[in-house]
Amino acid sequence: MANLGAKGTILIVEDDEELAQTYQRMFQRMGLASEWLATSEDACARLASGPSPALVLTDLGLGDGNGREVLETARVHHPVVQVIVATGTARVEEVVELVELGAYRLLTKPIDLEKLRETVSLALQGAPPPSITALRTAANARDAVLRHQLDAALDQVFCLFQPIVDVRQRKVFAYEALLRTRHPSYRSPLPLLADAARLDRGRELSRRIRASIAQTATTLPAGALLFVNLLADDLGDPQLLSADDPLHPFAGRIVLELTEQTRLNDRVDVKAAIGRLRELGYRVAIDDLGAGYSSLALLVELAPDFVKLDMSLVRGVDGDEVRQQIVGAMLQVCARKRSLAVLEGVETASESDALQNLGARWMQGYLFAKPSPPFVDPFV
Ligand code: G
Ligand code: MN
Repeated sequence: MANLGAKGTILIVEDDEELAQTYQRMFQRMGLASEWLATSEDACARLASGPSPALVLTDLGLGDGNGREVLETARVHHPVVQVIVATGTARVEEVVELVELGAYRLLTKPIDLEKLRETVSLALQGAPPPSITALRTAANARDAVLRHQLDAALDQVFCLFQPIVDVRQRKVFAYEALLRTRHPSYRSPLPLLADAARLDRGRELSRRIRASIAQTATTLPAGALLFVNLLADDLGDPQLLSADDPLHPFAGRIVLELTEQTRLNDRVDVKAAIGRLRELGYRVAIDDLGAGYSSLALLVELAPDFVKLDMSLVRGVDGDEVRQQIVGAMLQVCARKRSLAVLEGVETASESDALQNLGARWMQGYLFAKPSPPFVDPFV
């Protein structure tokens, strides 16, 4: 038989000390080193930062948590390390989930040591998992982890709202809804958007966002508009283009923000889709103009109701002649196209003054308010 001991340490995760010792004695007789951890918290920390073990043997019902977390953590940090799960009783759904997450084999308690020894040798020799469904690759298992995480994150999607102000009248003109999730794995919305796109659930995410915004829109202060960012393939979503969308009852007060990405990722006819949205009562804005992913072509083709000039043009505009010239020229184009221009990311009074001198009237940025729960008015 191959020298299994050369492969490293077996990680035992088991809250029953007596059973853990039984395992350790068995591994010793097999010539294998082992390491015992009694809680899923310790095991996850060890897996996240320690060297790759040869194999993981984990209990499913651990005192402080679930062996599934151990499996998930192993999959993320050591995709090729096999994990054997010892279960007391497991529901069918749990078993399916564990296999989907890439468990090598599930063994039921009380553990038959002979069967465990055989399973461990096979796993260490690189034999394929005994169950057919478990023949999925480590990559699939990682996607399964991601799917679970994304499911949870989608359930916890919400929006913060940042005011867009009219600096001349010193009042709130509109709010932009900005995506957030309460899920701890996604502190920023960008990885959430990326994962949703990768797992082909971008449309579902968008629909959840719109449903969440619609709930809040009922309390939108009188006279204020609501700016909503569209994601990559939203223009291809028939629900958005129909009166069935949860946003539709508020269409007359909603401005949909588009970037060049919204267009590039789509095989839909953008002009036709925008035409349809306008028929439904929505207005449209071009977002992040000047940022590199929003092009002047959109401005020319769509004659948007609003143009949002990217914060890269705003940052330091007070001390930068080139930025002043670009912003000044853009404001003129917008005025001629009858698009209202919003300056994004205004952080200092000096930036705001410089922009006002150039003729800017609508602004958004930390100077006025950060994205906050609905609906903060910085002027009261
Ligand atoms: O791409 P879009 O313009 O929709 O993104 C707006 C983003 O900019 C939000 O994530 C928001 O939190 C952020 N933001 C809003 N105001 C400011 C600001 O004044 N400064 C900076 N650095 N970021 C801002
Ligand atoms: Mn935006």
